[in-house]
Amino acid sequence: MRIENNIILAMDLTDPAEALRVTGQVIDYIDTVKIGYPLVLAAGIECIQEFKEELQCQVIADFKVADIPETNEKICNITFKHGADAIIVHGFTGPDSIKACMDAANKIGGEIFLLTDMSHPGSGKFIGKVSEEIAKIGVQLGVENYVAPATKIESLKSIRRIVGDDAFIISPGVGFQGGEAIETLKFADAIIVGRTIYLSRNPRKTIKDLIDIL
Ligand code: BMP
Repeated sequence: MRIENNIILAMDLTDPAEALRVTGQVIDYIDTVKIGYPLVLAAGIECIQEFKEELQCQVIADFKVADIPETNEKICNITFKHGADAIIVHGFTGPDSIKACMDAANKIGGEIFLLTDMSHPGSGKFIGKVSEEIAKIGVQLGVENYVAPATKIESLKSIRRIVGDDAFIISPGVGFQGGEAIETLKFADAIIVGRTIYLSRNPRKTIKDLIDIL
């Protein structure tokens, strides 16, 4: 996936009109928006198509899919049918669950991002302990895209080492969660930024300033 200016907007506002309006203010600078449960549960899954049509952007559906293979397949099919370009999938559920998502994506020409480790402090308790194994399973399965945290540069670095330079890594946690954009982009291909942009008084200026420093 090619991502303009290496920035993905995480649009987690829950008022659908506001979400569209704020994204519209920055869409000149980016071409990829991550939409997850907050907006989809508030607005309905149709919001994926609405974003794509109104803003001409790519949409990554952040559904952190984490079920048995058969259910994962259904979740992916519905998500791609509603226009998502890619879907984020958990890895701790194991290879068969990941593979079901890959197969669903391949059938429709979509992509999956495999979540290896997470950015919040509590992630050290469970997922952080198995993140390298998750990345290794991804490599074995032929997964090309990964999610790894900007708040844990050592983890991001080791995941990059495992998945290799040809893999595509996107990284959340820049800004509000403490991650640093320039440092993160030494190891990741794109950063995911949410509140720093959409809660800013001037989202357009904030994203332009961010692009200028990168
Ligand atoms: P913010 O920049 O406002 O912290 O948003 C980060 C976004 O990335 C949120 O949508 C969050 O759900 C997501 N995310 C994350 O912060 N850490 C992870 O490990 C995985 C995520 O998907």
